[in-house]
Amino acid sequence: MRNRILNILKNADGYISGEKISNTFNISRSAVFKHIKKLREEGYEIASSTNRGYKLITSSDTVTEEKIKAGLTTNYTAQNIILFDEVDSTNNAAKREADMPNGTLFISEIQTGGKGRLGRAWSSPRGEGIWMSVLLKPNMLPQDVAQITLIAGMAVAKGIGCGAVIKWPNDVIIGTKKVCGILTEMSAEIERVNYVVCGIGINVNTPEFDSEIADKATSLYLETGTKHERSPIISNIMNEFERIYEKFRKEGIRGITDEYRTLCVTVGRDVKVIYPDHEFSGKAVGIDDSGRLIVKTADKSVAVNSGEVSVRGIYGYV
Ligand code: BT5
Repeated sequence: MRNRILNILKNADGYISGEKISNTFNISRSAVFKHIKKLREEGYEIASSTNRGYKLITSSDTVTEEKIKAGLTTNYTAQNIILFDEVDSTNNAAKREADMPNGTLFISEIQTGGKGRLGRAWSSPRGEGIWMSVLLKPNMLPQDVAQITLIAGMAVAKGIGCGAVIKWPNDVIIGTKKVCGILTEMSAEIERVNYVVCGIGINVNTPEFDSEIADKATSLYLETGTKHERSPIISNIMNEFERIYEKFRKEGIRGITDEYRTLCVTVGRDVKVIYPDHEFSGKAVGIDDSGRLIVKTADKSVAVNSGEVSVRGIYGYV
């Protein structure tokens, strides 16, 4: 009901009377007032005037469980949602609460210790992006867990649209800049995965970036010139994630590689593969059945695991 009242306010040309809202939805005036109060608590600025009724001043983009669930078509992904105002890292939060059900989604408005791979920092300012982690309990071998990163990348590229594509393995880019990074972590024994945490960071309404990352980072706002509401984007991504993940569970990596290849721009490019202690150049020619990048050098073909490498285009970041 709250969303329907919000919509009527969004579409109203100026003030709309409490009586009109109560008649439209067949609820009492005091019920209307309670919903308005709740919307204000969520951050929407709503003016009220005794004679004229209510008017939405600004449309807030607070992420709420209700708004996310309104767009979900999943069976288990994000069916349980833990929302934080502030947290160190949603990946850490998910690890602390790893006994929560499969598919639990952890989201925060701001991360004070957002992290990338290999201990790198992930900039996660308040309200400007989607900082979230999905907890999964897959029945798979530890060496296959990297494939979940590929699935998450596909889900984000599809879910945000805006021409987003994947730079293997874990960056979602628009044009030549990174709009999303993915960090997959796990707790496992040699033959068994206890749980996987798939962390997804998306720059949504970021107006500008710190100078260290400004040349390679972008946001949906910077790309499209308009602000985006985050909750429906989260729902879209979760829907895509479950669709692709289920296909992967039934058919294995072969079930999703065709779709992955259509979204991945790394294949076909000259790349530099950077390990912590050495690097080499070659041409990325494909993704193998384990999700590894196949790079051809003058004399050999190397299958590159996502774990500890960076891949940069020889003619730029992509
Ligand atoms: C990643 O690492 O791209 C993985 C980022 C995962 C972030 C999510 S947010 C929710 C969850 N909770 C967490 O704590 N993490 C996950 P990597 O490939 O190592 O890239 C990190 C590098 O990207 C940094 O060293 C910067 O150069 C750059 N960077 C940092 N913040 C960025 C941002 N907001 N947008 C684009 N690039 C950024």
